Amino acid sequence: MKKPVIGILPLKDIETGKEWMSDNYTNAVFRSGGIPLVFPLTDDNDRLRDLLGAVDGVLFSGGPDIAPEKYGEAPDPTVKVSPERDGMELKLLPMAIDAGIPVFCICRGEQLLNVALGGTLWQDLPSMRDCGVDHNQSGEHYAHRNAVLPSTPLASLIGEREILVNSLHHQAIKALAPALMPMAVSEDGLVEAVYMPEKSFVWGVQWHPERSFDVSEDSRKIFAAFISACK
Ligand SMILES: [Mn+2]
Repeated sequence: MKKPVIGILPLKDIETGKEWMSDNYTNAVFRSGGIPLVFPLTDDNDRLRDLLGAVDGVLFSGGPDIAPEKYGEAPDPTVKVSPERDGMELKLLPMAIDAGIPVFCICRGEQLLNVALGGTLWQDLPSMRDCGVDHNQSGEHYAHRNAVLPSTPLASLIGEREILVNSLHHQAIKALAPALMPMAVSEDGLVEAVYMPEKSFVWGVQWHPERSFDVSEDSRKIFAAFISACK
């Protein structure tokens, strides 16, 4: 059987302007039985349709903050954005969902999913919300625990229990989009995983399973569920 092709949204260094990709994402897709295909940045509608037509699933990668104007707020001074990524991803994500293509959204991707469907974000967690845990711990460290909520696809996949997650985020979901349901919540009450109930696989996670792929069976199971949905 043909392996599913997974489009991956490119990373963009906001200092140098260079597009790039981390092999954490591509290796996680390879090792889960998919073929990774890194998309170029574009917001041209024809090109976006062509890119979607070439893949069986789309992985929205991590990255900088989403411009707060996209959810109707003036930006906090701490916010760093990539207008090119916002421009492409806020078009591509609804197109993929409408087309019924499985979508897996990591970190920035999870925030993008929430914004694209009408939700809002905490623009600067450390100054705006009293967090009991460190959500922006650098490196591969497990920063906090998330409770997997009952009767969710994540609970069906890995069990209704607490999971340790790495956590490297400056922003987070504030108002959850109406079309999304929470799947996991941090110790200090942030929604850190979401899904769209009426779709086969539209998932977002606030942590980085691609970074913990080697050391976390939970991460491997989540990637395997995504690739399986793309077949
Ligand atoms: Mn976190």
